[in-house]
Amino acid sequence: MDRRSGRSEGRRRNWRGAALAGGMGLLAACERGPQSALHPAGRNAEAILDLTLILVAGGGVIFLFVMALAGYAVIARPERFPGGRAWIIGGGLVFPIVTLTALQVYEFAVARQLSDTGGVEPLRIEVTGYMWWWEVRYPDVRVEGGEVLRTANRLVIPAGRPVEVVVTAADVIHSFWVPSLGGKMDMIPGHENRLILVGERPGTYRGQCAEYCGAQHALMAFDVVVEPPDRFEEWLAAERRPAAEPEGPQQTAGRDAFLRAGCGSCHTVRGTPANGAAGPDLTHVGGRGALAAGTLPNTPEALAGWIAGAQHIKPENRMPSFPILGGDDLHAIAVWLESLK
Ligand code: HEC
Ligand SMILES: [Cu+2]
Repeated sequence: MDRRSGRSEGRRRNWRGAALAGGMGLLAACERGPQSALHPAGRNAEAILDLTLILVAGGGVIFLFVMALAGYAVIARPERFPGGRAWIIGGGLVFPIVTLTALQVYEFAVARQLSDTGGVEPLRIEVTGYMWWWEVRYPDVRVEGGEVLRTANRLVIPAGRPVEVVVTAADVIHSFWVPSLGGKMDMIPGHENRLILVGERPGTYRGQCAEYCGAQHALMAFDVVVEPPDRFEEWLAAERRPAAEPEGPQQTAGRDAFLRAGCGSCHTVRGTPANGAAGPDLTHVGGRGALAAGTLPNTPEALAGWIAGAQHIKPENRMPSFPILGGDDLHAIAVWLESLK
């Protein structure tokens, strides 16, 4: 495709996007990109989009019809507006009963479809919301050593297979939402909710906490990575392994400084004495797409900045800043953690 047709193709897509967004005011902000209810990547998100479009279009048509009637009633002479009582019964009773019942039946059918796994055994994933990050557990997968596989801020799922996400919260109410893949589900302390996600198109989709949960609610995002089934199995095998041994003096120094600084009281790195549970598991943190729940890119520089100034970057989060660590220690810890793929 040459540059000109590329541009006009882009413009055509812009027009279509703008038309859709224009009709759906509120959703206009998430018109494109990895977090978009308007660009579903799985059948559940598609069913929700269809339902939304039908409700918006149906509501729009009825609104315009009623407004036109009201306008006509204002200007028309009474004798030119026959059948007064029929309008009340037809428009006020029969019409809403028929349309609302039909819509209700359709909505029930969609809701049923959203919780249906089509006879396939779903993959189970448990996600717990914390202020302000996500703990992710695969209850049916054991790591080398026997415990349940635990990670954070990222779900990796196989394409095509339904995933049953069991959500709860550790502190306040959060809400689990990946618009490209499925519906939205409240995460309530002491209570488990379930929702089914289906990812059909491999890719990385963004999720976001959708229930205000305190100062850093906006910095509480996560990724869902949809992988072809064989790549998913490879990921699982790698994830089950403990952290790689440090290579070279700098990585070794980084691991030692990490343990010395007390990071292990909150973080687990399998294969080292660090076994804390108050913060994200860091056994394979280097392989994640972002740091601190979508707050920073996952680079050694950003990681060093996070350790030195976590409270500056994400005020009031549950990790203290470590301004006492010298530049060499900081750098070594960051290089070691980034090596843990
Ligand atoms: C008091 C508990 C605590 C201590 C001590 C602590 N952390 Fe954290 N850490 C957390 C919490 C909680 C988060 C999640 C913060 C958020 O995103 O809201 C976190 C996040 C992180 C992340 C981002 C992880 C991810 O999945 O994106 C890294 C990396 C990290 N900490 C490294 C360290 C290092 C290195 C040390 C030691 C110098 C340390 N932490 C000490 C609690 C702690
Ligand atoms: Cu939240």
